[in-house]
Amino acid sequence: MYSGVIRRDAVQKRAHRGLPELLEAAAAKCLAPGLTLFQRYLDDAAQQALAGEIAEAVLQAPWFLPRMPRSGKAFSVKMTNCGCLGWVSDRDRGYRYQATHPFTGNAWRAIPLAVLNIWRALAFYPHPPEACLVNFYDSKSRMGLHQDRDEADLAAPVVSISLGDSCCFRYGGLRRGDPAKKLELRSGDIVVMGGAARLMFHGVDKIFAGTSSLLPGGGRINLTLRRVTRP
Ligand SMILES: O=C(O)CCC(=O)C(=O)O
Ligand SMILES: [Mn+2]
Repeated sequence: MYSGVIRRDAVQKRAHRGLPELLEAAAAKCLAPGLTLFQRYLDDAAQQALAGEIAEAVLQAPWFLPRMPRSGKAFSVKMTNCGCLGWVSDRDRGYRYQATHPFTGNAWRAIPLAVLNIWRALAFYPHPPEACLVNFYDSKSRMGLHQDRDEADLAAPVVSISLGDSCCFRYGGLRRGDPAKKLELRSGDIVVMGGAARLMFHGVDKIFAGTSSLLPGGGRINLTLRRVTRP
């Protein structure tokens, strides 16, 4: 029976078992069908290690500012990627995945092992993720309501990891106009959007500046793990 209280070590030990055992062991909160929150899945040390890995990834593949298709308007969120594919967007070619950085032309850095282990523990999907989109939000950045639908394989969930300052995450239904709820995401939290929630509208309304000292200079990093192609 789901108790509402989760233990991360227990989740990892039981990752090879089924969903009922996982939910029993974990501080997983089912927010809606297919939408699960693992609060503080990453402890302080794991958050620091991951923030260090992202700093390394940015040395290889620097932050870029994606632009909206057609209008060319810049996002307020800076991005980079890890993995064999990365999500990019610009005015002329729009949203897409590609194997190389849009400005340097270099391959993205590999997805860190610790991140692949999170996918193995929480995704309940037998194939590895191909893209890890890394978003950086400063205190003024936002991400409008959208669906993640540029992936050919919608059977795989999107696994979303939060680091640094807290944010107000908004999630609704399968139509843009469906009623939406707000959720505060904090450093170390992980959200899994799969099944009935895989195409759920979601976005980030606000960053709560100064709520974390994890990232030098503040801000929030979000990593989303995605399976892009059909296996
Ligand atoms: O930052 C977040 O929590 C969500 C990010 C997101 O939805 C995306 O990158 O598609
Ligand atoms: Mn998204």
